[in-house]
Amino acid sequence: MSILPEVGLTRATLGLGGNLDNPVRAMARALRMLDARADCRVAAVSRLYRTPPWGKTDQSFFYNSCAAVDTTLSPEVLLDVCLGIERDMKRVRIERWGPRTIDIDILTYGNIVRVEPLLTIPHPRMTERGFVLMPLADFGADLLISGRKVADWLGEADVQGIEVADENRDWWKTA
Ligand code: A4P
Ligand code: MG
Repeated sequence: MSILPEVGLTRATLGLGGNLDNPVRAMARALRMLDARADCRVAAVSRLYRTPPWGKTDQSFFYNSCAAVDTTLSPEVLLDVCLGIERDMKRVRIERWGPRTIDIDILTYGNIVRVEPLLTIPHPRMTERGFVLMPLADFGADLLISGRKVADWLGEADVQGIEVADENRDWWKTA
């Protein structure tokens, strides 16, 4: 991954996951849709992970990944774009932390910090979730979240049962 985004672009990081239908294809399509936009460029993608369900544990395993996206979009518009992609993929929104075709969370947006119900950045639960920190560390181990590196948060996170499902960083270009 390049160290810095081009002038005028802000680097955001996204967490993607799903456990219904074909979540790998849904994540790959979502990343390709973002990359195809004139106002977004996918700068880095993690390996693909298979992860035990967190929160509500009586559901199928998830697939998870993270990506860095360089964008001219504001955080609010980037969220709208991500929610639009989720809708396109017919995400089933039945219960909190329950099964989903695809969930796209904004983890970070540049260095901004904000706490609002519609958009909290950094994502409030990211520092306690192995299924976010492990893929994020693939390209963003030194990224600071609330003053600590992703690698340090990861050192304390529960990563039991998390497996690499695809080592190839280009999985999203073909799935
Ligand atoms: N929102 C606020 N901040 C943000 C942000 N930083 N990024 C608002 C994205 N959205 C944000 O989101 C509801 C609203 O949160 C959005 O409309 C937006 O305005 P949602 O994704 O529909 O809510 P949710 O997903 O039901 O709840 P929550 O708490 O966001 O769930 P998570 O955190 O997304 O967790 N286990 C494994 N192994 N892997 C997973 O991926 N995912 C979940 C869902 C549970 N267990 C999992 C996984
Ligand atoms: Mg969410």
